[in-house]
Amino acid sequence: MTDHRLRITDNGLRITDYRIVCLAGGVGGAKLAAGLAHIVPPANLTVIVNTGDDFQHLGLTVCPDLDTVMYTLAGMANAETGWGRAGESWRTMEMVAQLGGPDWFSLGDLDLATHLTRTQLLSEGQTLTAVTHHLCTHLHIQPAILPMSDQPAPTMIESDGRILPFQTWFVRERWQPPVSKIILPEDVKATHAVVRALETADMVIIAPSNPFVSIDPILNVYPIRALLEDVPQVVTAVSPIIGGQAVKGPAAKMMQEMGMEVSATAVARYYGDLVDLFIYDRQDEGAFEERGEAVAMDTMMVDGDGRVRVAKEVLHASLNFLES
Ligand code: FO1
Repeated sequence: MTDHRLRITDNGLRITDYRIVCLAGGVGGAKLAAGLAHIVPPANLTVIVNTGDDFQHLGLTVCPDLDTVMYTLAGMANAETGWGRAGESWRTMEMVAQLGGPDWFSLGDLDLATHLTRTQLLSEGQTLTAVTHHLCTHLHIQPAILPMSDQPAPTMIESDGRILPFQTWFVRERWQPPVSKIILPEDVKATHAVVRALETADMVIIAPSNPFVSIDPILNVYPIRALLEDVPQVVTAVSPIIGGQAVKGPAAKMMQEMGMEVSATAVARYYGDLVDLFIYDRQDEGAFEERGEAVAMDTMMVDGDGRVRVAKEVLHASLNFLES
């Protein structure tokens, strides 16, 4: 294997040909992926995205996490909601509501173009991987954005004896039903593109996404967890919990409902020895005894610069770990 080097020079990081794979779910994952895309040459960055949230709606195949990563890397994501498109209009959904159609899941007029195109290409027999590549090409996104699998892999939520489809729980019931268990599908296989990306990865970064409904669904796809254990020289995870809170979404509430302590250390324990280096926010300074496998930094990505800063510091910490 040729020697890949990520060299730190006095003017910061210079990436040569290190190959980096980022595992991402919704908003937090998309932000870090966007920061990495500013630093890492496109040919060296692959984002593997959760598809457990995908579902059929109004006859369309909707892939929320793929779309959030895609729109964020294309600079067209809706910053307020964290999903869908910026500058959106809602005329179609307003009419769907007037016609008594299902209006609990809001699909913007521009966003609908994505679902219509994706559904059409899938109906012609293209794989989700090929369709995602097609959409990224037309959105001028260069890094590879890969669905974790080309098979449906729906995440289900068990709550008070009910088994809820993910979007029913997350959107229709506003993630209020207490989560007793997350049910992940069996026998879902990773695509060749995902396996190849992980087999050649020098560094895998687990983004600050929800460990239970964004990252676990990816690790649940065969043989992703095993490849993470075997291949990369370093697996780095960024905590989605800061100061006992989730930056966005249900992660903290789920941890409470599943009887876990709501803290960055609890997330580190949850990932266990799959992760070599755990990045947590400086608000939780002191939570980890400095064992070298945990590094504190300002992990808040409030804007574009924040995303690049965090991405740079995560790469920097990962390189230090690698060279230590
Ligand atoms: N989340 C909501 O809370 N309400 C919505 O109406 C909604 C619509 C929607 C449309 C497209 C899309 O890609 C995402 C959308 N989301 C909505 C967010 C989505 O449920 C989440 O992004 C993921 O499934 C969890 O990360």
